[in-house]
Amino acid sequence: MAVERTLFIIKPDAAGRKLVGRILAHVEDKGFKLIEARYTRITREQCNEFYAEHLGKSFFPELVDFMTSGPVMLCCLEREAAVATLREVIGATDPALAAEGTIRKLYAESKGRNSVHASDSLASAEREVKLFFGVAALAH
Ligand code: 3AN
Repeated sequence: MAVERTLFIIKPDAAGRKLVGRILAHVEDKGFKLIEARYTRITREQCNEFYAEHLGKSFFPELVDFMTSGPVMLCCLEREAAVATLREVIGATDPALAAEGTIRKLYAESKGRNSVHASDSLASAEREVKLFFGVAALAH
């Protein structure tokens, strides 16, 4: 298995409930190594670019309002098969459908306020890590 890097975000709902430390410990316990991280607010412009594939969907305005409503923890994480493994660790988009023990099952409030993001493919991971941390964060 190849060592990969992926983008992980602890979203405003989880940050607002002081779950940052617990969620970071959860991913570290699953074997992920923190390469870079930044606790910050993202702009509407960054959010539009980040979620470009969802532009025009009914939930898009709500998604941008939510993601810019408070601080987020942006993380570049590394592990073998990081992209697929982190998707398993976070669970399904809708917490009602997320498997037991996943981050969304444990902490998410709803499909919109679902606590965390993880890149859904290697191509997305490269685009998303580059967007928030620059191309240098992709170099092993
Ligand atoms: P995931 O984050 O599991 O990859 P996507 O890419 O389908 O899910 O959706 C991106 C984000 O958009 C989700 N994390 C969630 O916050 C929001 N979202 C997706 N579908 C809905 C929906 N039906 N209603 C509200 N928000 C949604």
